[in-house]
Amino acid sequence: MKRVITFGTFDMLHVGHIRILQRARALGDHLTVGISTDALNRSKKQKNAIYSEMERLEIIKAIIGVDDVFLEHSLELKADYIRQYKADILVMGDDWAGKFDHFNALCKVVYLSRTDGISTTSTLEGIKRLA
Ligand code: C2G
Repeated sequence: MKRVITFGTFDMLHVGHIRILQRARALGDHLTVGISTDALNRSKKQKNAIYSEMERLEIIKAIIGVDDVFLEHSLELKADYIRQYKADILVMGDDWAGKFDHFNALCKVVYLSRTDGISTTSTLEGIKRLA
């Protein structure tokens, strides 16, 4: 059985998120998703999510093809998470291209292209324009 792992904030779920999760799952037989905690978002990514970490976790867990979810507390713990969840493949969006190549010693690292023209930020801006 080939196990895939990926990470992200996944705030305000949109089609870009769904597509990368489906493509990640198609690379193996089991998909684990690490959801960035609210504290990690604030401290390392300089972003505040609209939905809380527990809401984001629940939403991602409900998606067909997602087999397991957990909270990603630290960007520095990736190697531990890869080992803990016995991942054979790490999938990241290509906005992170090259940044995780050193994990090739632990598992295969695959960068998938992002979906053009949609993001949590653009969705929020659209909502503001409508409001
Ligand atoms: N994504 C995508 N297309 C978009 C937007 C996002 O394919 N238009 C992908 C991203 O590349 C990522 C996933 O959806 O793989 C989640 O996106 P974010 O929530 O923005 O996650 P990010 O902040 O990049 O978190 O450890 C690193 C991270 O936690 C990555």
